[in-house]
Amino acid sequence: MLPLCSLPKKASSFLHSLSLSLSAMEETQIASILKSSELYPIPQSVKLSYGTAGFRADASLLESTVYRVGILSSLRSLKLKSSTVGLMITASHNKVSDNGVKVSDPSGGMLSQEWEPFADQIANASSPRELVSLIKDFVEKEEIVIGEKGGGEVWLGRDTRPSGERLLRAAEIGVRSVLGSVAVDVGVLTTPQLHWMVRAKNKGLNATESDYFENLVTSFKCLIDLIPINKLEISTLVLDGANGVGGQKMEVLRGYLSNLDVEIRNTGRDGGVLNEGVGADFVQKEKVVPLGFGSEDVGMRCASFDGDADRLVYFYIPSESCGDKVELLDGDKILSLFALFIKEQLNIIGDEGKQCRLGVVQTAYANGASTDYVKEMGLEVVFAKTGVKHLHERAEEFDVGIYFEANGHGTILFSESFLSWLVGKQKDYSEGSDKHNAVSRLVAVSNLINQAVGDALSGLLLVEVILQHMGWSVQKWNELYKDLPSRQVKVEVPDRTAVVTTSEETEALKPLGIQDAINAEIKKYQHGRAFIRPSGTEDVVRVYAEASTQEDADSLANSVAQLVKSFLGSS
Ligand code: 16G
Ligand code: MG
Repeated sequence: MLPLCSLPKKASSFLHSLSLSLSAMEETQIASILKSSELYPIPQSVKLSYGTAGFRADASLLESTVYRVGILSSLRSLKLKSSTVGLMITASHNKVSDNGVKVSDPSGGMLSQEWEPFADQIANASSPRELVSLIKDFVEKEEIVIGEKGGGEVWLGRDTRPSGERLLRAAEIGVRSVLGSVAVDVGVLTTPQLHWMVRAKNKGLNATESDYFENLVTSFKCLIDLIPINKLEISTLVLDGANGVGGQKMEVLRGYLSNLDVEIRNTGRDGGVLNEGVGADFVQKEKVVPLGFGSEDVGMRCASFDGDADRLVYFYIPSESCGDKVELLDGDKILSLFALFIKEQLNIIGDEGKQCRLGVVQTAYANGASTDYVKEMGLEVVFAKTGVKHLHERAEEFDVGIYFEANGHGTILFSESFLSWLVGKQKDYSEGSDKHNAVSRLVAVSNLINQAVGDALSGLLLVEVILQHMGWSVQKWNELYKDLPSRQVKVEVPDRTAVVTTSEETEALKPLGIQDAINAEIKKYQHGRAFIRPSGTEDVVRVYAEASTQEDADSLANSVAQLVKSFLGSS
């Protein structure tokens, strides 16, 4: 507790006037926040928004934000009966000088969207007084009781960015400024590791990083043992670790796995810079090889993680490749491979298996050819707004819901009821029978693939075991369908919020008239499809276009970008 006398005089008199009207927050609590927030003044002229996936900015601007998110995380924990909440310091695929912060709810999923406006408000509060007032109002509204029934618990993780440690200290102070709350530094982790650990902790399961690795190793091995005849020589996988945390964690994991031969490049230890010319975002957007890869790798099976290892894409360099072009197997191709494998197991189980509601969630960015492919497989396909939290929510509607963004974010969710049905069937079917093997595979998949959030490490292990199961090379996998050529461009405009879209982001409702103009352009192209949306992470409007040739996709994207400029003006 902080003695009042240690407060600056001004703050102390404010405290007295405020505390007279406070019921939910005690004087000592207010004093604690006032005092610690003096350490983290908000930088001038910065307006931050929680956005699609937390706050992100130049790391030098973020201490006050991270401190305040620390406070929010303690309150979130208190609101949910002191369950453990996660706070991750990362800016994912952004440049190394940026950083960011996001919160994992006790379920392991993203922070409840209902709390995002509060996150925005406190991040932008211009003074300690305003901060305290906002917190006081929120605590009262949410009926959060501080200090009576024990405090909150927040686990703090960070990626490998040099600014991470300093920001983590700010988060600790924020967490602890809510009286009775504890901050646990769980070290350098991938984002999905932290989400997994938080979920496990709140389920009363073993929740350390070693438990995470053990879980992956056991379920991977189980799936390998269930491969009927191993038709494929295990060939080397070459991994691009984006010079970030994912490659380093893969090095640890590799030590425990005997059925995976993986060479790891871009670990960040050889002088490479995080996300610079490397990583899943770079490879997916540019469709070129990351640094450290070249003609000597032609035909090899390669994969890329992003900076915090929640995105995964595969690629290979075709023999006829001119320059540095790659053949990309993106989130859509990974989703299709997973869907095929799961469907195969359900078919083996027979009529009962076919009753399982297996569904797929994509965004408007999904390549049209992938959507056709999964629909032809007989699966239900739904579309969600961009951003993991939106896809995750829709995937929970199924017994088995597979969701992926084309950029490589995704996972497979198993409903509790379907999972217990599977476990029951494991006992019913005789061991070694086809049906027993199929249900055992599905149970192992549910353990291997991160149920909290998309996870590049666990996704990679599942791709690898399915390829071994099918006896497929990366080239054979790529033949599942042929991507329609596509192009993405971004347009800088004075106000991106002038673009309002439908919930699935496939059509623009505002500015009025723009959708008709886009439709008129689309009509000019065979297999033409295009949409616009305001970015959730950058101050731009994004344009996506697809058509039967690359030339047409480029041309459609450019004409839609011109429309955006003429309706919104360019900045
Ligand atoms: C964030 C999202 C990602 C989304 C991307 C879109 C999470 C964890 N990450 O990186 O899912 O695809 O934003 O960015 O939700 P944009 O709005 O700038 O296009
Ligand atoms: Mg990421």
